[in-house]
Amino acid sequence: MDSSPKAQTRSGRRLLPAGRPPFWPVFGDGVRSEAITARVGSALGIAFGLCFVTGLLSHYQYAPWGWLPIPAAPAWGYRLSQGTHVITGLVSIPLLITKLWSVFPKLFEWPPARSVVHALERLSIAVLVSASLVEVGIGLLNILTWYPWRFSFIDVHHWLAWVVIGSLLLHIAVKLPIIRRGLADPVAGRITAPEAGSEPDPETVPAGGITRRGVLIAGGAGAGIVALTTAGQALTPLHPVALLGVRDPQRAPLGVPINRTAAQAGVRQLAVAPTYRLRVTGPTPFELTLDELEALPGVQRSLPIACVEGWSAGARWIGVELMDLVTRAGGNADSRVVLTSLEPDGPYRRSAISGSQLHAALLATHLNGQRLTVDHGYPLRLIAPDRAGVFNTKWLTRIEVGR
Ligand SMILES: Nc1nc2c(c(=O)[nH]1)N[C@H]1C(S)=C(S)[C@@H](COP(=O)(O)O)O[C@H]1N2
Ligand SMILES: [Mo]
Repeated sequence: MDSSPKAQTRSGRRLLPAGRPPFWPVFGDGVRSEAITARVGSALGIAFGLCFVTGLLSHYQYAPWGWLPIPAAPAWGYRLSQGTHVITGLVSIPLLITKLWSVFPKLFEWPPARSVVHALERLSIAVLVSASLVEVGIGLLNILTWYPWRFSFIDVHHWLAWVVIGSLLLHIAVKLPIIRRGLADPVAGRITAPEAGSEPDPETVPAGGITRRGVLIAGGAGAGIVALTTAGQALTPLHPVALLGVRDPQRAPLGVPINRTAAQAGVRQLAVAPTYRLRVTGPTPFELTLDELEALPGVQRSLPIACVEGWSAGARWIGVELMDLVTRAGGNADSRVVLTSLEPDGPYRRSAISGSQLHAALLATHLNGQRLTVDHGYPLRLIAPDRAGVFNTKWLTRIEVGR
């Protein structure tokens, strides 16, 4: 029998297992319960699921299969899916903290492993927890465009997502009976209130502490506040409370935020140089000066710009249909077209477009009724529907019409 005075409550409810070292921490039952863990865990599971699916949709824009080009409709598709991705990712942070808090004492289970299966199960949870923390952590830093690491964010974020979802499915399968039981348990009731046949542990549960319902309300409120204060960077009605939005469309020049300025991209001089030419290569290559470009028949289109970081803004664009130039260069609707920026380097100086996006794409010269600013891609930029912001290449100078 453990000689520690904490070993057991007066009611004898909390017998500690034999062999437990005296320094091993002891947790009261407190307000932690399967009812809370199952509820918070379910909400977290839904957030992770939505975040995973929308994340895959976004990843597809980076690496589409040749036979299945990115669709061009609905035009707001990427705006919705990436907005959802970022909101559910951020919402999962308070949910994850509440969930980990609710199971924290299990970390100190004694004995640490009862069997090989139990050890493997705990290992899979360790993988799930650590992968989840890194995944939401680097996602958050990416929104803040702060990269204090050397690895490729896109690759790590993508592959870790599979690790998280894989170990999450395993976790749900293993815990299903407990999840069911927990969801069926009522939440209400202060755990410190005496229950039939037992008394509370006065040492570990301070009187007047938070109730189980209080924990759920706090966790839910945290998630709700994060959702509301993030959504405003994409949903205009919520704009006044977009406290967590990193970019503010309403305070941006021409109403569209700028991720990378012309100065950051090193194109300030090149973009305004009188020697500017748009070179179009293909079976019948040609060149256009800016005057010639502007003399071409223009069209106007309303298309949102939606950044992978979650902000988005509706905008009106005036420009030339990309297909007009592709046809003139000897290409057709099935061509694969690569557009290159004046930017000397950087991962987003080139992008490829094909299929229905190519059909719908505009080479824009004007944004919201005015000439593009240099930061928005003057003299010429790409804009296409349902397309990730990163691939709406700015400062275009070269268009390659391939087969
Ligand atoms: N050449 C080039 N084009 C670019 C970028 C870039 O870094 N270089 N950034 C992209 C990103 S990440 C986004 S979200 C959009 C933003 O366009 P905006 O600055 O006009 O809002 O431009 C895209 N076009
Ligand atoms: Mo972006």
